[in-house]
Amino acid sequence: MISSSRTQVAIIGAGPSGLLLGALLHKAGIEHTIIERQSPAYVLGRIRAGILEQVTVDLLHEAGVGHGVDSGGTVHHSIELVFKNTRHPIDVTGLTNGKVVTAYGQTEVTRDLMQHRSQLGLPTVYEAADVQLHDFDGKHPSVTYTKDGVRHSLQCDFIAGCDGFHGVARASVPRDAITEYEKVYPFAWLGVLADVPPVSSHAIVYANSDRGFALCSMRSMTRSRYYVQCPSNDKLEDWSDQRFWDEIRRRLDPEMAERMQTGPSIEKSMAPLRSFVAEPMRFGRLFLAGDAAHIVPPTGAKGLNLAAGDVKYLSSALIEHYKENSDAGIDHYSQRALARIWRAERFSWWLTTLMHQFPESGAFGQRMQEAELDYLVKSKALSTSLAENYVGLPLDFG
Ligand code: FAS
Ligand code: PHB
Repeated sequence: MISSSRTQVAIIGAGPSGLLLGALLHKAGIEHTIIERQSPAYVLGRIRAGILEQVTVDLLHEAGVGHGVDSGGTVHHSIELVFKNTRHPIDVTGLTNGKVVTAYGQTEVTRDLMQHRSQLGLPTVYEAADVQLHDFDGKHPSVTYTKDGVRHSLQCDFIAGCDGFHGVARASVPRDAITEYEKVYPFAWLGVLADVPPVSSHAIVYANSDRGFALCSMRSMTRSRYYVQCPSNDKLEDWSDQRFWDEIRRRLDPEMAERMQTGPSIEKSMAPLRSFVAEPMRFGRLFLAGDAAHIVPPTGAKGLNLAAGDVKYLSSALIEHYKENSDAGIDHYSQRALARIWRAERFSWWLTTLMHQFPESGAFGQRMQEAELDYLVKSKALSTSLAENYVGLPLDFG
């Protein structure tokens, strides 16, 4: 027994990409349904990104959920680079004619979008099992899934694969129709969330040391988010809170290390680092967006912001299809999104390579990183390049 229904756009995944796409399509009067394999609590429990580009903040406002970031976000005008035990500010706003980034966690973004969706009563299927995509290379695609023991078939015009790196959408594309580019880094990030005031509430701190990379971020004035580079094969149980606090302070400049407030971790997770891009991002009536199509090492704070850019391009293309009876945007989506994605991949790879310890590079490699950082903080040209990529290149960068 299969229960059949129909919509215009089937969205796979209720992470930031799927939820933001749903909000923008709803605003344009386009029917859609989101199908998510986890529960709302599970989706909210994943601690991830923390820095939003202005493009992303603007999109949240366009989607009708800008109130959260306006009241809970912290605007940053600079970042700080630590190397050779010294901290150097980079005046991001001054170098980009006034642009800023906003510290506001992905968890909060996701919660704002979920609450907005729930208030509107928009169709969202959580804990959907065995999701499968059908006939997206033809004119009548559909998605099947099992919910509470009942098999469902959702007929649609288009499918948006917003189901992340391990999702079913990209995996449903025939192997000879897709090209994947990947680089796996020889280390991971160990992240800790703690209810202690951030050591730096006005700027994200990126530290290069001969012990490895460290990052100091925040979620609010009372909640900090910190990371240290660790070997890929480390286990969470290898890292007590005390070991984490001792290690991150060894990687910062002495003044900041002294000033850092420590406390019990309320979340601790390990994330492998990879660069990944799948080309193209459109297969007939299936479109990939967000982590389903690309992954960046989180060093450049681009993952969530790239997903937002994809969603802006895709929502505009679908709105143009339905409201203006034009497929120009749909036909151009993949090329347009990939141009922005590869620029962010380059920036994330460059900053990761500059800031992390690569065992095979040895003492000479550490000196090369320190020399490039020393040049960067003194060069208006190179620090401008860092700043304009960090705030995010415009959607119409060309
Ligand atoms: P997501 O992975 O967030 O969401 C995909 C959704 O699809 C999930 O809810 C999943 O349950 C669902 N799904 C998967 N398979 C499905 C199926 N078969 N059927 C139905 N639903 C399915 N970015 C930063 O900018 N800064 C960071 O510090 C940072 N840290 C990260 C740490 C980790 C461990 C990870 C994995 C990513 C991190 N990122 C970071 C990147 C992250 O923020 C992503 O860019 C962001 O989550 C992208 O959002 P989505 O594209 O919606 O993918
Ligand atoms: C975070 O706050 O989680 C964060 C901030 C900046 C990054 C990566 C992660 O580059």
